[in-house]
Amino acid sequence: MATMITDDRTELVAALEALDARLRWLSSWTVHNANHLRPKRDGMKVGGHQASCASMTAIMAALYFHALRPQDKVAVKPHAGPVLHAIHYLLGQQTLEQLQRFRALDGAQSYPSRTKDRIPVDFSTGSVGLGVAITAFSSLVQDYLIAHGHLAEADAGRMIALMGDAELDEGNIYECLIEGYKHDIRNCWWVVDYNRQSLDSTTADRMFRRFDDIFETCGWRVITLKHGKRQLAAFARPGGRSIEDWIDTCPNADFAVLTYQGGSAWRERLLADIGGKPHVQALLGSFDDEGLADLMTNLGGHCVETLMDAFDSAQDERPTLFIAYTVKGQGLPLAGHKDNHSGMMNPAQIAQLRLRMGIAEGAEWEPYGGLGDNQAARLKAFVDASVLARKASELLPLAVPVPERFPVPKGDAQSTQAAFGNVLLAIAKSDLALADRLVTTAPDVTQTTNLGAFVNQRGLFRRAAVADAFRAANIPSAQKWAATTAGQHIELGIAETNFFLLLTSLGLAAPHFGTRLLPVGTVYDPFIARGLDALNYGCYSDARFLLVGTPSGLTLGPEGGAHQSINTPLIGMGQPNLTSFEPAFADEVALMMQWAFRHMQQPGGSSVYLRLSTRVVAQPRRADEDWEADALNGGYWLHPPLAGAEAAIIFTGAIAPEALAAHALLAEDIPGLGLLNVTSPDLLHRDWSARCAARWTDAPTGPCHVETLLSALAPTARLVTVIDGSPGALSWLGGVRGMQVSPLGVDRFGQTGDLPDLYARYRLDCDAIIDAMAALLAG
Ligand SMILES: Cc1ncc(C[n+]2csc(CCOP(=O)(O)OP(=O)(O)O)c2C)c(N)n1
Ligand SMILES: [Mg+2]
Repeated sequence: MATMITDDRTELVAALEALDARLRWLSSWTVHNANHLRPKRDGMKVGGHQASCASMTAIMAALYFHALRPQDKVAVKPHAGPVLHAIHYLLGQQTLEQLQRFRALDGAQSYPSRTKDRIPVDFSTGSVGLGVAITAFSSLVQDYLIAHGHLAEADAGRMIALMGDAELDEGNIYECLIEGYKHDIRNCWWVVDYNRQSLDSTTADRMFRRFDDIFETCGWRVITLKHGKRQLAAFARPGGRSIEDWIDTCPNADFAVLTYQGGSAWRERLLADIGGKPHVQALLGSFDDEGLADLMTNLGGHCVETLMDAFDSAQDERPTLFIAYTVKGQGLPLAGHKDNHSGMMNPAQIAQLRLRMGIAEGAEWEPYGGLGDNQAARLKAFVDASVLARKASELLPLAVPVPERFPVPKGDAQSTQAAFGNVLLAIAKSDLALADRLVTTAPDVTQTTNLGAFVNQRGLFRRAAVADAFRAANIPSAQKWAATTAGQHIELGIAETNFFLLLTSLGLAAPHFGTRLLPVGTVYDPFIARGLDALNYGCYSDARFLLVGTPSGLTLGPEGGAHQSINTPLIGMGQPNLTSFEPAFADEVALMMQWAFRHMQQPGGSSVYLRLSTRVVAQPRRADEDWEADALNGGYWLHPPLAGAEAAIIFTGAIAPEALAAHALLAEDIPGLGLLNVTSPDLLHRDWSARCAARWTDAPTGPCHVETLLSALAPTARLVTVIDGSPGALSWLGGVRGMQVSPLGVDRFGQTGDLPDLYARYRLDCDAIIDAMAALLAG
C-alpha cells in the first residue's frame, strides 16, 4: 500500500487486504482476551466465534471500506459482532475498554445490539434469519417513506444483510423472499458468507446451486463469488482447468478436511485425484505447501478484489444475493475444522498468529499493529477518510402530536375489537398529522380484525398502483381493495413472522429514516405465538408499534381450541419492551390507543399490545373520568369496595359481564364487595415487581398501584380472579398483601361451543365465580 485514499486499484486492494488482516486479528484477540486473559470468577465459558469472524473479515473490509454509502444500513451476522466492533475501533468510535469487556457486563455485546452496544448498530442480530429478513422489510419501509414524500429518492440507501450460510435454512428467509417479491422490493443486498459450515458440521452438498434458482425465481440477481483472483490466475495456467474442475466437484466436507490439514494434504489428494492429467504435476510443483494451501483457499469471499468487483457490478436497485465462497476460520489454525464454530485458538496458537502478523507482544490492542509506522499512518488515513467515518448518527424526529383524547365509539353494547376499528376510522377521517403517520398491516386478517374501515378510508400501499378489479366491475363489496403509492395499509400474506418483521421495520422508521411512523398491526391473538421470536426481535430492537391480538381466548366461541389463545396474557406480561392491555369496554380501548400512540414515541416508551375480543358487551355508564388514570396504570375499581371489605372479584377483559353478574348477586350477601377491573396484568405486575426490588436499591418509592388498590380491602380479604386466559396472569394478586385467592381461567385447550357452554365447561361463568367465592369464604 503506497498512499492513502486513492483511485489506484492496486493501492486500494492493498489497503483492503491490510484491513482484512487487521479485522481478523482484532476480532480474534477480542475473543481471546475475554476467554483467556480477563479474570474469570464463575468458571463459565465466555465464548465468542473466532472462526465465524475470520470467515467474514475480507467481506466486511470490502463492504465497509469500499462499497458502503452513508445512507446504507447493514445487519451483521450475529457471530461476526467482534468484527463490527473492530471496524469501529479502527475508526476511533469504539473504546479499548469496550473491547476488553466483550461479553462482560455493559461491555461490547456478543451479538450486535441496537440498544445495548455503544457503537452505531443499524440492525440488531442474534436469532439467525431474522436479522437478514428485516433488511428486506426495511427496504419496503424506505420505499413507503419515499412514496409518501418523507425521503428523497436520491437518498435511498441499500439495506444490506451479511449472513451466514446456515441462515439459509431458516424458514423465515423464504417467507420474506416471497413477500418481498410481491412488493417488488429493491435496494436490498444479502451477502452470504458461504463457508458451507453451520454450527454442528459441514452443510449438505445437495443444496449446491439450489439457492441461485430459488432467489432468481423471486426476482433477485445472484452473483456467485467462487474463486479469488489468485485461483483464477492459476486456472489460466496449463493444468489449471483440471484444478478448477476438481474444486467445483469437491464435496464440502472433503474441502473442509483438506483446508484443516493444510498444504501437504492438499498436494497428496490432488496428485492422487488428478495428478495424471496434463500439466497438473508441474502446476502443483510450482507452489510450496504454504503457497498451495493459500491457493486452494483463495476463494471469492476472501479476495477483496473479487468482492470489490462484485459490489461494483451491482449498482442498480435490483435486490442482489452475493454468494461469497469462504473458509470458516480462514487464516487461523481452526480453518475448516467442522467443530470450529465455538472453537478457540489456545494461547500458543494465538501467539503464533501474532508472530505471523508481525505484532509485538504487548501491542496486541494497537489498532494498526503489525504495520510499519508509515504504513500504519497511511492505513489510518484511509480509514479516517472512509464513508463510514462520516456517517451521520441516528436522530429521533420530533414526536407526532397525539390529541388529548380520542372520541369513544358510540353504542350501548360493543366489542373491543369493533371499538378499535372505529377509533382508527375516526382518526383516518380526521386531518390530524397523526392520521398521516399511521400505517396498518395484518397477515391476511385485515377484514376479520376490523382494520377494513381504515383501509377503505386510507387505501392500500403499493409502489406500482393496483386497481380494484371488483370495484371496476361494479360488483358490490364492503371492502375497497385498490392500491396506490399514497395508501397506508401494507397488505401481507399469512406468514406471521413477516408481519412482526414488518412491524419492526416500520417501528424503526424514526431512528432509521428520521420520520416517525405509527405502525398498527392486527393478528389473531393465538397466532402471536407463530411470530413470537420475531416479536421478541422487534422488542429487543426497541422498535415501536401497536400490536392488536384479536379475537382472543375462548370467547371467540365456535372456532375451537386451535384458534383460542390461552397463554397470550402471559406473553403480554413476560415480554420486555412491550406494554400490554386487555380492555373490557370501548372507552378503555380509546383511552389505551391514545396512550399507546404517545408511549410509542417516548424515549423510555415501548411497543404496546392490546388483547381484544369480538364479544359484544353492555357498556358501563360512567359518572366521571376518574377511572381513567387508574385504568392506564393497570386497573380500577368498577365497584369500589367499602373500606375494609372482606372480598373482591377481580376480572380482566371480555369476561366482564360474568364478573358483573356475579358481583350483583354476591353483593347482597357480602357487604361492600368490590369489583376490580384489571386492564393490564402486565403493568400491575411490573409495577409491583419494581416496588419489591426497590427495597434493595436506594430508589424511593411509594406503594405501587396494585397495593393501593388492594389496600381498600381488609387485610384478610378473599379474592376471586377471572380471566379468559391463563389464570396465572391474575393469581399472583393474592401475594401482594397475602390474601387468599381463587384463580379462575383457562389452562386446557378449549372445545368448540357457544359462550354459555364454554364458560360453564371451563368455569368462567357467573356460577363458577359465585362457587369460588363461596368456597373461599367458607374457609
Ligand atoms: C434461531 C437461532 N437458532 C440457533 C442459533 C444458534 N446458532 C448460532 S450460529 C448458528 C449456525 C451458524 O452457521 P452459519 O450461519 O453458517 O454461520 P458461520 O458461523 O458458519 O459463519 C447457530 C445454529 C441462533 N443463534 N439462532
Ligand atoms: Mg456457515
